[in-house]
Amino acid sequence: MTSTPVAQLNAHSSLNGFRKFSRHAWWLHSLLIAQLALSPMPSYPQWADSDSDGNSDTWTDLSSGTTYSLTDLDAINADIDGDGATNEEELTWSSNPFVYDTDGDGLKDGDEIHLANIGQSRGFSLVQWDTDGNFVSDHDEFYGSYQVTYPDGLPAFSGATYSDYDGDELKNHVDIYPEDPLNNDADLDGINDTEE
Ligand SMILES: [Ca+2]
Ligand SMILES: [Ca+2]
Ligand SMILES: [Ca+2]
Ligand SMILES: [Ca+2]
Repeated sequence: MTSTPVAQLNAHSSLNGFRKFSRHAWWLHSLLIAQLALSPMPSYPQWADSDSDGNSDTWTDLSSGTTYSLTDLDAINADIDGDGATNEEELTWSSNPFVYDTDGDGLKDGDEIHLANIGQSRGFSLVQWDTDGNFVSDHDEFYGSYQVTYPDGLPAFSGATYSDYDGDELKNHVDIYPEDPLNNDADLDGINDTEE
């Protein structure tokens, strides 16, 4: 009877391990590419570091081309868009000082900063509707609702509030049928809540 040398066994085992790792790495790589393809990143205007001191300090409105310093913005109003985040906070969190909900995920900038990130350490991005990339919006994650997913990104219809997917005036997290616009009977009393 012949026996396989231990070194040969170890080498064989290492090779198998490497092949398994390679297959795993390839799979992960493919998954990442698929995810990037399925979640087109919206492009948001950015704060810029005009004097190259390492800190962002100016906001450029891409539609008009106007550039504002923080002082310019504060001269208009400390919270221009009324979203509960001061211009300075919008700078800190890279959100748009002229837009109520920069990433359109249903959490207004002030709530995303104060309630979610500072209050609950959620680490949401103010410029990504789905920070962790699981196709559930940051709004729905904040409220513990995982019923509606957006594998192709948020739907692009005018006036959408992504916390109310089916547009029946019930937010996803209180809508038992979040994808059924004809059923908004959250308390199951047989009467649509908008008629009660
Ligand atoms: Ca604001
Ligand atoms: Ca804002
Ligand atoms: Ca938001
Ligand atoms: Ca998510």
